[in-house]
Order: sequence, then structure tokens, then C-alpha cells
Amino acid sequence: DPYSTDPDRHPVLRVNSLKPFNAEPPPEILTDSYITPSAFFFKRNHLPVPQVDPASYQLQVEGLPGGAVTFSLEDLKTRFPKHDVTATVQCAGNRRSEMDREKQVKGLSWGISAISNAKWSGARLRDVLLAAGFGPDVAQWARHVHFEGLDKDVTGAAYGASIPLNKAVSEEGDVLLAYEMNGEKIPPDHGFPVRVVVPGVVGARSVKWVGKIAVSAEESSSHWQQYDYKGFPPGTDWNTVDYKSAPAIQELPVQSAITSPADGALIDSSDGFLTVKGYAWSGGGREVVRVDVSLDGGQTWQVAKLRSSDEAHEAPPPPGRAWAWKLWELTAPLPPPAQELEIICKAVDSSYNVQPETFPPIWNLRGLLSNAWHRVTVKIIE
Ligand code: MTE
Ligand code: MO
Repeated sequence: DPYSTDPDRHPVLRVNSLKPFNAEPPPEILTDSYITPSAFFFKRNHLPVPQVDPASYQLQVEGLPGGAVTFSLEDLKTRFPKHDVTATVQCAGNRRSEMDREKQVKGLSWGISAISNAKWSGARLRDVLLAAGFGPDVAQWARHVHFEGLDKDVTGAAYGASIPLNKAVSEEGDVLLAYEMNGEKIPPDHGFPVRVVVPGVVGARSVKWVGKIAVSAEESSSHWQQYDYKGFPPGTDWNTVDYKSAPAIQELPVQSAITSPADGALIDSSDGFLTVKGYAWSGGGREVVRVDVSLDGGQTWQVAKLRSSDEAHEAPPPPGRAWAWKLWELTAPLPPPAQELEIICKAVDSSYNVQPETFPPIWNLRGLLSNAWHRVTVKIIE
């Protein structure tokens, strides 16, 4: 069993698949803290967790003039400044189960917690590429940076992905080769000893257990770059889908969800108030500027209080580099006597992008980019 050496996991996680391991925290736990403790951080593995010896670990960098260069873990820690980035990672399949309820889709049945926020520390990918020979001459022809994991399928093929060159080398991209998560060495499930963190971009490109990096004129030919993680129109089905016709997902659209109360919860109305909590995030470094909440199925809206990053003792991010989510909260009087309430949330990002109201216009056969208004229905008891 190639999974026999997988690590132990926290029992509170909701498991979507055991082998490979895929699990998410209960929503209430997810928004208990701005920084998600690593044990509760959602886990999305396509393959067995590789056993990597940190002492013999080597990162190979290819495709630059002068040939391949390798870096040990020690090199990454000592030859480059250590950089901290608080960044939210979201799986492209987050909230797939809601889209599936509209009409069946293919993929793991994620709830609303395939998203988490951590403080990542490591070397900047930009610095490592510069040390390996990247320069203006390379920028003339190169367009993409590939990452390969040390996790392999039965045929020996590694997990892989790529990102646009500009995101990788820009001073504002904040792409990390992280060796710490929340101030500790990265746990095995999250990429020990080194993972890529591509802030603002779909989780699939933040390659864990990274063993190889290559600068290229082409996108990665990996299955996960070419034949998965793409968006399609609602009319495309498995007979008509043409993976070459759609671009790979990189930056994600604006997202938000209600983590408390849970759908179907019984609410005690005795104090006359209701508190609603959730998260909101957008891709591409676009900051969430507002979250609207309705307690009456969308007839009226109130603005939630955004719990800002200074709760985590962090300065606000520079414009265009808002990589971390916002937690939000609204306490409001319960609407006039009702036995049932439909609570809705929707976020607005700094480009004034908004979430779509419903799922049918964004439905796609893989259930990706599932970001319609989030709705929960609760029952009121006296
Ligand atoms: N990297 C490797 N090597 N293997 C993987 O299976 N899964 C990707 C990405 N990086 C994956 C990987 C996907 S789809 C997501 S959403 C994120 O890792 C999840 O990161 P996490 O498990 O730390 O939450
Ligand atoms: Mo993912």
C-alpha cells in the first residue's frame, strides 16, 4: 500500500477521500482563527505523501543559461533572505458539493472549507531564479515556470503544474519556496520539506514537496495543467469537452461563505439577535472590500464587519497584494417572526468583482470555480 507511510491526521477533519488523503475542517473551526492551525488546514493530495529526507533533499532548477543548478534545503535557508507571506490557499473545487446539487459534476465532494490561511516562510522564488541564472535575456523567450512534486503515481509520473513567468519573477508576485508553515517546518501533508506557495492563484499551482523547477517557453505538460483545472461553459458535457480550448485556471474569482450558523441549524431567538460569521477572499491579490449579508433570502442586505489582518498583528497589504482572506461577522436583530430564515452572503473585491447569484450560469462539468452566493437556511426556536 503506497499510502501506508502517510502521516496521522487530526480526527476532526471531514474526510472526502482517504487514499489519497483529502479532508477539510468543520466550517465553525475554520473561522475560529485568522491563521488556520496546520492540523486544521484543508488537505488536498492527488497521490501518496512522499517521504523526503531533508538532509539529502535537492531542488533542481532547469532551463536557465549555464545549465541545471541544485539547491539543498540548507542553501534555501542560508543563501536567500527569509520572506514571510500570509496567504490563503483555495482549491479550485471548494464548494463543489453545492454546484453538484444543481446538476451532477465530477470530483471530490468539497464543502465550504477547501480553503485555509497560513503564514508561509521561505525563499522568494524570484531570488532563487535570479541566483540560478535568470535575467533579461531569459525574459525574452521564457513565458512559464514549471514545478514538479516528489509525489509520483504508479507509472512514475510526478504531480506538476506551471505559472506564468511574470508571476514567478515579479517583485510583487510574492511566490515562495516555503520551508515553514505557521512558524514551524512544513508538515508532511503540506509539502515537507519545501513547497511552492503561489499567492492569489488556485491551490493546484502551489506544488508541494517540490523537487524540480523549470523555466520554459511552454506551459507544463502535466495532466493537472492540461487536462484538469480548467473552466468550461454550462453546455459542455463529457462528450463535447475539449481541454485544449480553455485556459488553465490561475487567479481565482471572488469567494465568500457562511461558516456559522450551519445550514439547518436551530437558532434560539430569545435574545433577539443573530450572529453570522464567515470568510471572504479573492484571487490575484484583489482585496475583499465588502461583504453583504442578507437574513431574509436576499430582500434586504447589511454590511458585515471585516475582521482585519491587524488581529494577526500584520500591517495591511499593499494594493494588489492582498493574498490573505478576511474573516467577517454580522450581529443583527432577528427579522420579524419567522420560523425559517435564509441567510446569504456575497463579497465584493477591490476590482468591484461580485459573486454570481446562482449556480446554473457558472455550472461546469468538473464543478470548479463554484462561487455563487452562499446560502444557509436556519430554523428559529423560542
Ligand atoms: N502538490 C503536489 N506535489 N501534489 C498534490 O497533490 N495538490 C494541489 C496543491 N499542490 C498537490 C500539490 C492542490 S489541487 C491543492 S488545492 C493544494 O496543493 C492543497 O494544498 P494543501 O494540501 O496544503 O491544502
Ligand atoms: Mo485543488
